[in-house]
Amino acid sequence: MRNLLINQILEDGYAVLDDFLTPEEVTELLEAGQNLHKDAPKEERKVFSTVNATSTQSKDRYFLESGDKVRYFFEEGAIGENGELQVDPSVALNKVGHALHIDHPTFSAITCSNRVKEVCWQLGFQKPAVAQSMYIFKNPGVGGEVKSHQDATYLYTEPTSTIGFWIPLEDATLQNGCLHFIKGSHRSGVHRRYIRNPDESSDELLIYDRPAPLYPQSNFTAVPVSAGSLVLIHSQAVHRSDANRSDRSRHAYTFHVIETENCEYAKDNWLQPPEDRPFPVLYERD
Ligand SMILES: O=C(O)CCC(=O)C(=O)O
Repeated sequence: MRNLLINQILEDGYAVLDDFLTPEEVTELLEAGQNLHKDAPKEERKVFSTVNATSTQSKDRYFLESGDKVRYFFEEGAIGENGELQVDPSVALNKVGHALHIDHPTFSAITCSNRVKEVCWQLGFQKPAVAQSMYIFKNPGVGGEVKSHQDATYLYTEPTSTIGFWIPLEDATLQNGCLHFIKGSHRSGVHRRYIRNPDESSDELLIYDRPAPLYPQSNFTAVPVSAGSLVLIHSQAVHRSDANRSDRSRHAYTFHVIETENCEYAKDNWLQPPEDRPFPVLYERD
């Protein structure tokens, strides 16, 4: 597996492992995800959008402080002008993040499983830690687009080390918003970063350090995958997903692993672990 995986990521910037989860595990995670909305706040619902990011999460402590908590973010199209739900609560969420791998037993068990550790080992991680996790809903009709980005924009390490583990819990298709990648884009450096604003007098808590690059849509390759596959994403691979305009949901569980041995997690990354709750380490190689 080692050479295949590493070669694929080095070649394309991503790799797909079919049947990473058993059908039973897929069902268990999907059911856990489908139940998450029951604990979502009924007031002051926060929206998550990658299209309209500056008007929402960048000013918001609820987002900023979500790194070590389980927090709920709604779809822009699911909330009315006065914060009221426009759709059924079961299809209103955009995502839940960013500490399901710590605080939710079902997601924690998969994230810290021997299978995940084995992949990290094969990828050459010395002391991998999980920086964040998210359940992404992409529900039919309201499920929004995820704009083209690199994960290193949000989780920057020096040297580059972040790997995204993205696991669809339902088949991800062209119709319901599968991932699209620019093959080879991981060789083009880090294009911009999303950081804590050093200007403490500003009401923008988080800022981008550069404008968004323009990526020609024709450069992207669609990567439809079956439920239970694992898509590994290099931190510099440019990827995106379309809005879900189909009548089928496309739930996915994703988490990001970073190297913590001889590798610096940037102190101005938007997500910072509290001092008493460091990122959980998966193993330490002798
Ligand atoms: O699930 C999606 O549609 C996009 C996920 C993604 O791009 C990410 O987690 O970096």
